[in-house]
Amino acid sequence: MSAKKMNYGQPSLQGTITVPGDKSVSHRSVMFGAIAEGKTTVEGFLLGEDCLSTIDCFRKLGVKIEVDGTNVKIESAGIDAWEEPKEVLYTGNSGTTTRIMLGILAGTKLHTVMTGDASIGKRPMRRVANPLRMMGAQIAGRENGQYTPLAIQGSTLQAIDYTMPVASAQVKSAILLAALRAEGTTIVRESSVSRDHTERMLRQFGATVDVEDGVISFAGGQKLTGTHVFVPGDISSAAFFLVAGAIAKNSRITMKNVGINPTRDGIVNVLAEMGAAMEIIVDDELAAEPTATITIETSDLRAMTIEGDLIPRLIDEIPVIALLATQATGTTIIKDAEELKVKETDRITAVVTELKKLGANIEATDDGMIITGPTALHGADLQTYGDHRIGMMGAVAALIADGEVTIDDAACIAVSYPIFFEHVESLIVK
Ligand code: SPQ
Repeated sequence: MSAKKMNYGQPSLQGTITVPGDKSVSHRSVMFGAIAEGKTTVEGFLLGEDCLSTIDCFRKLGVKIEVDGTNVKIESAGIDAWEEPKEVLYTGNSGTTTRIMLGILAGTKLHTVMTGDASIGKRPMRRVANPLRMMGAQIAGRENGQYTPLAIQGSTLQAIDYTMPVASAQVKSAILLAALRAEGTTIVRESSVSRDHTERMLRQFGATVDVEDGVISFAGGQKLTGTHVFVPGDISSAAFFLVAGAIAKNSRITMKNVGINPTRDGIVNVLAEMGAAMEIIVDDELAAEPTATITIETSDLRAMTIEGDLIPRLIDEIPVIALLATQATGTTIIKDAEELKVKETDRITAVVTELKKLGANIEATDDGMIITGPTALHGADLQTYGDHRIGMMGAVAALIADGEVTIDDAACIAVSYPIFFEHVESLIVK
């Protein structure tokens, strides 16, 4: 753990940054490159600890992966050429790696064991193991497959027709990648649409997948062929500077290359509805994922209610949206967000506890939080709970707080945004 003390003196923020690669797309680029036959090249890969854990797992399966800055080269002869690993696959802090790998490994011919850090050891895995077991997967783990370590004995899989009980791209992706190896056509039904990077990438690697009104149909046995993947900037990382630009005084921040996939851009809707002064210039669509340059300025903000289908489109941004709401006039209600309880930490409890320490008027509810603003924030000693997004929320709060803010663990931010503090420093007007 590395504590960080921040006494920024309520600066203005000015300048342009290019946010690092999208974590969800970076993970999937390596997974797909390893499954596909041939060579895959990735541009703009996120060198965050979570994505490096994914690379490490596939190297242990015998897949050749070279990393050169943010360019990654993957060479594979397909799943059947993978080797049975002699070591445990270590997924670190990454729920995405653990859950999607479970789906991928279920349909191999290999015996594998996966585990992660203390936070991963508390995150529910039966939400993935259960539908995979319906397909014929053999998965064992603590509490009947609920918690890591997980042991997977690869087996023959059959297609399923599955209605998702929660909106989760990790569960959906695990099922779809297991379905690739299954006999028959798998159907996944979503009531609220979760991020669709897997569906887009299946098409990019040459497969056919049909999506209509939240129903995904995917025939097993299709071949994936290596290709070039361009990773957009991560809107979940940009979110911290979108909020910082809107709430810090006399500020104007431009972010280039921000991924604006419509299943991920809920924060943009929230900022617009709250009245943020923002300009979005969409880039010519070059790749499977759309991108834009977004400029945001100090704004007069009003409260709103965030709920329903909007929630999966901004689930990872809720900690920093809660901070944003402390600066908006009126009462912001966030509901239908009980999924926050099973992230790297319980993000409802963590956000409410830490923002209260800074002076915010915020209360937890069963499925979200209620925040009344605007409130002036003051210095405090904050806990991150080892959660990168809570750490970055604390650092953005430090930019507007009167006094010193300390976070107990700045190192955890490297999971998704290793150059976060470089970007903060580059924007502060001295
Ligand atoms: O990978 P991990 O640890 O689960 O990461 C988080 C995050 O905040 O970075 C969640 F804690 O993002 C998830 C996201 O919440 C990444 C993800 C994906 O790439 O498919 C999907 C979402 O999770 P879920 O449970 O809704 O599928």
